[in-house]
Amino acid sequence: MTTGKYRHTFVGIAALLCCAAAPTTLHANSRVEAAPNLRVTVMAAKVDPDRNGMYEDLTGTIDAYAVLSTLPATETHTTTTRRNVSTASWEDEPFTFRPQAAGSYLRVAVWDHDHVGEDDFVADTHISLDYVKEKGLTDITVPLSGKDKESRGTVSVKITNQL
Ligand SMILES: [Ca+2]
Ligand SMILES: [Ca+2]
Repeated sequence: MTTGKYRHTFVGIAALLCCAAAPTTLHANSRVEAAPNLRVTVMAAKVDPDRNGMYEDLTGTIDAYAVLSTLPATETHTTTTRRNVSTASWEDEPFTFRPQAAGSYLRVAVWDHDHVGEDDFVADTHISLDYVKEKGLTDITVPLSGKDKESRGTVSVKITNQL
């Protein structure tokens, strides 16, 4: 009983020492800790013709907008809508995301806005931000896939870091 009590006290002191030292360490490394913000722009979304009548309007086009979100710490931005297109660009609409933890993804989803009924989901993609950082990529073109995982076109995004 007595030994157990002393051991418990020792662990308590060790924990206190650890916590007391932590702020000093963080302060010393504050420049390193400051991760840059992400600046993301959807340069082009090219959507394939709709073979199954899932999203295209009667015009054979869509009213495209893109929803950009980070995972798992969700932060979402939505572009404006480009009417009657199969290829859309939002190069004049950059979005800034807070610094993301390791293992995060950027999800880019393309939707068709409809006046009647709910908007149609067209396709999406997930981009590993670790991979982008590791390879030093800034301009990325990746496949878009639908709910059925079939290819639905491509999306090109520009990702840059800014402090
Ligand atoms: Ca539609
Ligand atoms: Ca529409």
